[in-house]
Amino acid sequence: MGKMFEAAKSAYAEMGVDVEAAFKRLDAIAVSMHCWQGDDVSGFESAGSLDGGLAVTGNYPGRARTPEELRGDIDFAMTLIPGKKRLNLHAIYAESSLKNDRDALTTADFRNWLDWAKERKMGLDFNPTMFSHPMAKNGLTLTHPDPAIRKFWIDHVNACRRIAADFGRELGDTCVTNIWIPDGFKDTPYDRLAPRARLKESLDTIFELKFDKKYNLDAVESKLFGIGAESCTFGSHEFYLAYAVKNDKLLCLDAGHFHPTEVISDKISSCLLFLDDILLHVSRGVRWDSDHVITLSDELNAIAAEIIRHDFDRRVHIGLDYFDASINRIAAWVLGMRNMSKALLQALLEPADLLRQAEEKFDFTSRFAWLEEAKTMNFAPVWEEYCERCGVPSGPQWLMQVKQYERDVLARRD
Ligand code: RNT
Ligand code: ZN
Repeated sequence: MGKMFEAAKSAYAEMGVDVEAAFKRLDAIAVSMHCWQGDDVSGFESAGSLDGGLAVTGNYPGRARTPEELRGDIDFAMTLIPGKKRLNLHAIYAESSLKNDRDALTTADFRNWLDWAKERKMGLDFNPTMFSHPMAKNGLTLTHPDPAIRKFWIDHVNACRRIAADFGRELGDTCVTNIWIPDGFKDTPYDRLAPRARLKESLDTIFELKFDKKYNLDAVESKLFGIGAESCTFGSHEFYLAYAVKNDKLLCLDAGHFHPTEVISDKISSCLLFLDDILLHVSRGVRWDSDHVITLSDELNAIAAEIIRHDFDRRVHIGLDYFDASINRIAAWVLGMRNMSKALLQALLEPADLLRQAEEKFDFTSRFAWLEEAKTMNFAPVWEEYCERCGVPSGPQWLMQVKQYERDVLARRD
């Protein structure tokens, strides 16, 4: 242990903060890394192009094109990220030769992923893919007026939930399955009620199939608008908040899915008074739901603080959700994951007792002062120590390794 770390540790101790306890708690908080940053949400169906209002911009060379390349890139990225990690998969990453359509996917289609995760003792999360498919006709899935189309997507979601429960069972680690649909209207609809009634009915049908919560938890993800669904998105916040509360589901809060001045950090405490668990899609919208790589921003710190201050470590499932093809995709993963981890560590190093006492005494001057003092505490040596204990590069050396991998591996792909 370096002198710098020891000095920082004592400085934190003076503020009543136990750095070792913070490390221990951080070790147990998993962050689910989204596989889709690695290949621009392409997947392995090699069918159509990305739709559903999602857009990946940039054409940085070296995109993973095969399951082997993607797993290789993930393996490499994970050597540069401290802390406990999970992997978040999407149904389009099925890779078996069975060529099952999405409504007939089985665990066999994900056997390689499952074995890979098992070897690494890593938990998996899952997502039905309700876009980039001919059956998402008129951009509609679970809300489509045609019952045959709704049935296809109901079957798809349940195929995914069966696979997810197998993930959970085989890995001994609960899988969170997140349902997001792009359904909505570009222009002002006449009837906003009927599509929402169909969504409710589709979800009710889906959830007639039950799984042990030990193996699979279901989440529903709301959105304010999407490209091509600007005027009305059926799976809105009110819709899914109410649905989740009434039906004991997880609500997924995506940081990019609200009005630009609205923040998900302020929603966590309210949701968790009425729901057992929630899922986060930590993302960064720039002017719109642009899914930029997350930076160590005020909002990221606020999200982490809400989890830590109220001991929501196990009730908030943290997943990242962004896709940027304008920079090295592995760097994008590493930057986002390290930022999430930094935000959690900073939250764990807050002078919690001082802040709580100040607030209890209505001493808002001290509360303000401690919050500001905390920002310039000697964080870097503590972060570096944590990275070293996790066996990952502590400083910008990770970037040199990414550049090396780019030369050795990515550059050979195009
Ligand atoms: C889309 C949602 C959704 C997707 C992923 C790929 O706006 O955020 O979570 O980003 O399923
Ligand atoms: Zn999302």
